[in-house]
Amino acid sequence: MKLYGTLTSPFVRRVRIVALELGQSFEFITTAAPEGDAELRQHTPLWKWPTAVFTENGTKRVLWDSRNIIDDLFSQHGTGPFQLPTPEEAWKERNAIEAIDGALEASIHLFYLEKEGLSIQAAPYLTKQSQRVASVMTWAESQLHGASFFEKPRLGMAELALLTTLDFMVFRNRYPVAQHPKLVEFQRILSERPSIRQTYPTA
Ligand SMILES: N[C@@H](CCC(=O)N[C@@H](CS)C(=O)NCC(=O)O)C(=O)O
Repeated sequence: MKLYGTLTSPFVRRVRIVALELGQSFEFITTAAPEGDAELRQHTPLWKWPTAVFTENGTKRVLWDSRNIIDDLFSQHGTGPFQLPTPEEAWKERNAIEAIDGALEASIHLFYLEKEGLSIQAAPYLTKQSQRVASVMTWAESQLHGASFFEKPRLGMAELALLTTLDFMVFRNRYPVAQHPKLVEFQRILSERPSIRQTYPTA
C-alpha cells in the first residue's frame, strides 16, 4: 500500500494504527511536501488525506477516506485486535463515529482558518463549530466505560476515532481535554498500546 498523508493528521493516524496492528507495511508519501501533495491530487479529486493506492496483480485500486481504507485492510487481512460491532451495537457505534468525526472536522477547519488569521468570533457559524466540538466532547465523556463505548472492554472503530481525535485536540491545543477526567483516563488506557504510542502526532 502507498499511503498519502501527514504524520499530524488524525485520520491518517487511524490507518497507520490499523496497518501496524495488522502487521502491514506501507510506503508513506508525505503530502506536507509540494511533490507529495501534487502526486496526491493525481489520485483523488478531493485532495484529502489519507488516500491509499493498492497495486495487486497488475490492478490498481485508489481509496480515499480513512474508513474506506480501513475496511479494505480488514477485508484483506482480518481485523486483528479490533472488534466490529454486533448488529445491536452497530447504530450506536455509527452515531459515535459520526459525532466524533463531525467534531474533528470542525476542529480541523477552525485550525486551518485560525492559521490563516481568521478568529472564531469572525462569524456565528465558526462559534457554533467551536461549541459543537465542546458538545461532542462532553457527550463522548458521558458515554465511556473506561476505554470503551460499550460496557464490555473493546477496541473498535469508535474508540479509534475518539483516541485519534483527543490526541489531535491536545497536540494542536484545540480543546481542553484535561477538563474531562474520563477522556483523560481513556487516553491513558489506550496509550499503553505500542501502535498508539508509535504514532503520536509530531510537529
Ligand atoms: N473523512 C475523511 C476526512 C479526511 C480529512 O479531512 N483529512 C484532512 C487532514 S486530517 C485533510 O485532508 N485536509 C486537507 C484539506 O482539507 O485540504 C477521512 O476519514 O479520511
